[in-house]
Amino acid sequence: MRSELLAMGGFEKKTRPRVKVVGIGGAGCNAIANSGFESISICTAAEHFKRLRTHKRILLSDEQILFMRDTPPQMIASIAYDWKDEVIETVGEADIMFLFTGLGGETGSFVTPIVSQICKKLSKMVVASIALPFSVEGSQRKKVAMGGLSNLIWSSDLAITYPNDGLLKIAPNLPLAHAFSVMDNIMMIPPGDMEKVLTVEDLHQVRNSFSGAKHARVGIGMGEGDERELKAVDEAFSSPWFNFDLSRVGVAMVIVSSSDIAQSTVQKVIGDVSYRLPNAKLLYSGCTDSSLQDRLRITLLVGVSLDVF
Ligand SMILES: Nc1nc2c(ncn2[C@@H]2O[C@H](COP(=O)(O)OP(=O)(O)OP(=O)(O)O)[C@@H](O)[C@H]2O)c(=O)[nH]1
Ligand SMILES: [Mg+2]
Repeated sequence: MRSELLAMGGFEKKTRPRVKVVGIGGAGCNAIANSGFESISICTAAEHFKRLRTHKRILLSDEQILFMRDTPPQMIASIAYDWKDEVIETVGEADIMFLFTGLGGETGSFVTPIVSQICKKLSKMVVASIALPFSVEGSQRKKVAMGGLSNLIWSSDLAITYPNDGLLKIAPNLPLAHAFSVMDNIMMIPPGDMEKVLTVEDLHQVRNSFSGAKHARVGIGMGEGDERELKAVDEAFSSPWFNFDLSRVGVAMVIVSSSDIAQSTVQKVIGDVSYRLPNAKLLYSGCTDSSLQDRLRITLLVGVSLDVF
């Protein structure tokens, strides 16, 4: 079967979406520390803020965390609550709101779904970018993470998960702090690419296309020299987070970046990607990025519902 193809953005200058990033909890605040986006951090420990050059911040008390643990995100719309007003005022409006978090601890797991639900009213699309705990952190942490994830899938437009176990493949020999910063850089690629290639008009299409899965995984690939398109696609498909049956993928988005992007380059990439994802509707776009010099980068987002794991 041939994949359905859908071009996003186009090469003409149209209205690019305004993106904001929100970091929640320890992992989330680490991830946005050097993002370059307009950013907001939400934490329980004031020391997290010291490393952050973020514009705005919200410090939570233990009581507020407990309140959020006991409040399903489905209820937050009907609750009048000081903290909700603080989030609305501090976060403000944007076209795409990217929420960065690590699940398994209290802050990320309990606060992110509530913030996500509030952000839906402040933006056109809410994407959660989620680090999941290492397996060795144990079953209790996993259980808390899975509870948070299910609430977050409900309350966001798209939840992208990055299980930390993937770091054992990407950065096996690095000290943990370095490995985390490698992952932070990877997690920051989708918001950067989406800001560059999508238009505000595309957001409705992206939201609708991913509304069946509501959960996605990411693969990034770089290619250089002969057949750089195919090398980049190959590397993207070797993502440690594609540990499921790809024939079940029903939707994907691919963004191709290089210093001199041509239609033929994009066509070569989407030909290869659609061959490998025969049942997927494929959203695609290309953009120029002079910092890549002779290299070509592929950002591949595949929609996958949690029941395939
Ligand atoms: N990728 C990545 N994962 C992290 C980082 N820090 C923590 N984690 C992971 O995220 C999970 C949640 O940890 P934190 O973000 O520190 O927890 P928290 O949300 O601040 O929760 P509490 O401290 O319990 O209130 C952990 O189990 C780790 O697996 C980080 O900097 N990067
Ligand atoms: Mg913490």
